[in-house]
Amino acid sequence: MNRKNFLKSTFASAFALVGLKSLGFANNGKPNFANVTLAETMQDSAPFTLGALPYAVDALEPHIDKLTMEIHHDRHHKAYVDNLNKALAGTPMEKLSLFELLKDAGKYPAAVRNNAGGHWNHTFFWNCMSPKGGGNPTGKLNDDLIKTFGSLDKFKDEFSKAGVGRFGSGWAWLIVEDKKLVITSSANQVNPLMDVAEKKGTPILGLDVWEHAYYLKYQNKRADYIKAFWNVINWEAVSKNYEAALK
Ligand code: MN3
Repeated sequence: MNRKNFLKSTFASAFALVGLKSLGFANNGKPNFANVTLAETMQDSAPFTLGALPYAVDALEPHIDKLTMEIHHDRHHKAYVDNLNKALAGTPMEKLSLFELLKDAGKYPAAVRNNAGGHWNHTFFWNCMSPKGGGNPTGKLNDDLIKTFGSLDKFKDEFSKAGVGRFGSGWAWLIVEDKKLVITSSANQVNPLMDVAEKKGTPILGLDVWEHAYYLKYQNKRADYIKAFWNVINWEAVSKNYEAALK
């Protein structure tokens, strides 16, 4: 299977399992991201829409504060969606799916790359957190994290280091590469699905380490924000992403 088909099949299964409660549609008849699977968002094409968060803006308090969530979702994520639509309007790229825009990101203008990444990364990130999150993973994910990194604490240390060590703005990721768990990070809105990523693979966990994700509550203390993130991490979603990525 070539890389393109591998990613396609991985995604078709990987995200079919995440998040679907009931299918909802925004006013314009397009799917509302809060209520559709990430697989469906990958197949979506312009004009893109900003869906609601999968929980209330204050649901992750006190770990991620309400004002940060409001600004992050309603302004930052919205800006990625709006700017992506602007960059695509009237071009042949309008017909491409979000998945196609990401996997060949290096072929497209920076505005497309940055905003397609921003849109997908945030949609993915919201689903990596839950008001019922925290605790420990279970099952195969738990076993394989321990096998790969030595212990759950060692995994958390390494993931945190990837986030803290990412200079400037970017993301920390746990990905599946050749059926193995790998920690990586990326700059700006690049993600491991993109041809331009330093490390490619299927993301199963992503953490936004841009200052806008934590500055109001944690100021310059990115490490404290990452420590707090473990209290809201949605292990159930990560597990489902993992199981699907291995198929
Ligand atoms: Mn962000």
